Amino acid sequence: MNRAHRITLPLFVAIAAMSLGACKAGDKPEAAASSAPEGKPGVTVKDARLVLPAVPGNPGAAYFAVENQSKDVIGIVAVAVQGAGKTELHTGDMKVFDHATADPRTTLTFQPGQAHVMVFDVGTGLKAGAETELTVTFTDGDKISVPAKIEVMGAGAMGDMPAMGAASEAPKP
Ligand SMILES: [Cu+2]
Repeated sequence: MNRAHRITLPLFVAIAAMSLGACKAGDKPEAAASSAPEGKPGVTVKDARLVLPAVPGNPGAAYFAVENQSKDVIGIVAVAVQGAGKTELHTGDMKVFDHATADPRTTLTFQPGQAHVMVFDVGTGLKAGAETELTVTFTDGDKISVPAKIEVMGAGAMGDMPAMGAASEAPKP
């Protein structure tokens, strides 16, 4: 819910502005969506998280999923993490790539051991248990920003357990 709230915040402002002029109208989600300053019709970014490096100074990693419910192939060219420096798109074996695509009606997933975002210069303001913002930039220049949970490596890094805050260390297999 929190996530949706953040995304629709600019919409809310737009609706509020429209309602001022039109008094009674401004209750149409479709109209609001098309006038959103950010976002992309039919495309949702979800499950965003930043995994902090186990050793401070090392790069961290960010993961997320892009659900493409549109009729178009979408391309991702960059992913930024608020509070961190440069990022790179990496394959599962740490090779840099500059462009990922999602076919219509598919979900493109960045996850541990596979495609991921390598995050350099992780700022000290990024703390496990808090949230930052992840912004995905698409080939056409559109951007989607979503909240990203901040985790520490080892706690939920390999799964999507709904951990409460900083979980205690998982036993190693
Ligand atoms: Cu990497």
